[in-house]
Amino acid sequence: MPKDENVLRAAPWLRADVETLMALPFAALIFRAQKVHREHFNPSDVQASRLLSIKTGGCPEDCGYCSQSTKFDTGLKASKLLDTETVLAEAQRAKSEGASRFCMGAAWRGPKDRDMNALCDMVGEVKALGLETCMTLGMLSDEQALQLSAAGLDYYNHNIDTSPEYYDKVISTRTFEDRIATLERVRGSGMKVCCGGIVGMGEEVKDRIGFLLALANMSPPPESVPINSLMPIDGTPLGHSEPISAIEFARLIAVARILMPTSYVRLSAGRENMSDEAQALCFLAGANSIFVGDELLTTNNPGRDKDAALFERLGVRLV
Ligand code: SAM
Ligand code: DTB
Ligand code: SF4
Repeated sequence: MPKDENVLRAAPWLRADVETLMALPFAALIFRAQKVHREHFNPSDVQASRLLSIKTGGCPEDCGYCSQSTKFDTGLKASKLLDTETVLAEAQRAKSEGASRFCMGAAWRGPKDRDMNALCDMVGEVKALGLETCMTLGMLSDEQALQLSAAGLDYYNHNIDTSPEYYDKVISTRTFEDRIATLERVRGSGMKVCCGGIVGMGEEVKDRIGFLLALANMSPPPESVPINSLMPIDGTPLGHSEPISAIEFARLIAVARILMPTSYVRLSAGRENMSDEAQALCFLAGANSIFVGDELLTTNNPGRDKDAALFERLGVRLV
């Protein structure tokens, strides 16, 4: 009997289960991920989200990968919160270019109470265009989570970023537990949870396993799981990390797909530095969501023409 037959088929997952999956022969792992993926999704459909930085730079946190922290000299110019009109115009453009979800990101430790009205207005207006809405604003209080939920926010993105064990090698200004507390507030408010992290930050395979295990054993797991490949930023502590190989990255996507069968697994930051073939492997492994458009928050993403050519070749339909 192949050794993967012994792996449990549902949460709570054990570390040994994830280790076994991660060590499977590549073909066995992809086959298994494909089987799970096809039970829950059309394997040719990929969900398209568009990001907008609604408040850029000047962030007091020290996330070692980030261009927007004031703790590192990255040359990024800080700006104030955009007005609702500007956000709405960008959302309209995103919709006309095929996005079904609009994600608004702010470089904050968390929103100030005085920002909440403007943020809730943005949610209402973007939703009225017929787009799903997502925000990522840092840590939330109970009240802020309830306010965003009442405004109609569909998803809140807040990443655990890496394993609990590797976390403090990357960030010192907020703990892993702080992140879990915000995620619990988001869940409690009735919004859907978008939670994932970054690979290629110098972590070991055991950390990637711990990262996926922490996500998969959330109860329920996040509806949306962004897996970012580090976009290296000059001036940050992680600006010169060793990139993860395409095969290792696809492995991670496949294991995420098996552990979280009904979640959207997003091939998130990093597509700009991936070949067409590497991205195709990720879709084969069960990734079924991406960011579209030529910019993420402060870094580049493949633009419309490049993506259209790739998806035509793969027969992928953006939904
Ligand atoms: N400031 C908020 C926060 O950190 O909670 C929201 C925005 S923050 C930019 C959202 C996520 O983007 C981070 O948690 C991280 O996972 C991802 N991210 C940031 N910089 C990145 C980079 N250089 N490469 C890959 N992912 C990155
Ligand atoms: C997530 O996990 N990835 C997105 C979104 N959530 C907010 C952000 C990616 C940012 C990449 C680096 C940048 O453009 O600054
Ligand atoms: Fe600030 Fe978010 Fe960047 Fe961390 S990831 S420095 S919290 S903008």
